Amino acid sequence: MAERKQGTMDRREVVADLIKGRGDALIVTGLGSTCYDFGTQDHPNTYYLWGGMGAAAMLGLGLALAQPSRRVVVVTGDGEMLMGFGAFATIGAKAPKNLSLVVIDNEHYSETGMQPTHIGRGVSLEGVAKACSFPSAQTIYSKDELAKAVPEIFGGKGLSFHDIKVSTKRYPMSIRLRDGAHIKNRFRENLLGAKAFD
Ligand SMILES: Cc1ncc(C[n+]2csc(CCOP(=O)(O)OP(=O)(O)O)c2C)c(N)n1
Ligand SMILES: [Mg+2]
Repeated sequence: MAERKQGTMDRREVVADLIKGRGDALIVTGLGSTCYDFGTQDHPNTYYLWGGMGAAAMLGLGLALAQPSRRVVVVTGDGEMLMGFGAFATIGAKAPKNLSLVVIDNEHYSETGMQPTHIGRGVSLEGVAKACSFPSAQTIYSKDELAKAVPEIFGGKGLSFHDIKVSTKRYPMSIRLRDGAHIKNRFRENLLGAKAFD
């Protein structure tokens, strides 16, 4: 097995770089920490999944298929992706060119008390993505690698997967938007205009 490196990047700094590069991409966040990370700079093109563990990537797939002219970027946690493993296979099989899947990988379930996930025991999400036919799959450990990845994530022309290794630093679990119906309606109206309510 290849030597394993620890994640050292700060998740909020990583997400700040993702937010800088977001352009007009539609972003789906996973539950828990990624939801709070993106909540630091709220945007109507962000769909916060809140508590639906395992669903972020599939929501992103549906959005990417429904909106083929828009870049859709899912940003979620390693625990969330481990719960929704089948999503890798379905996305790999459908291979939408406008979808990017990004994991903020602290190798732990942060929100519930920082229990270690399977990732620290030799499970590679990059390996899973490659085995599921993702044409591009990469693990990122440094700011330099991240700077190169951001244009592919938001401006790439194909399906991609990026596993971004971060430290286990925890941040306050807060976000101003808590009402799921409001989050959904705001996102749809921003995307579809008046048609959102037809
Ligand atoms: C079905 C389900 N099981 C358990 C939970 C409780 N839960 C909320 S957040 C979380 C951990 C998420 O871990 P990860 O996706 O790695 O996110 P991060 O470490 O970035 O917080 C868990 C287990 C839940 N919300 N839904
Ligand atoms: Mg995690």
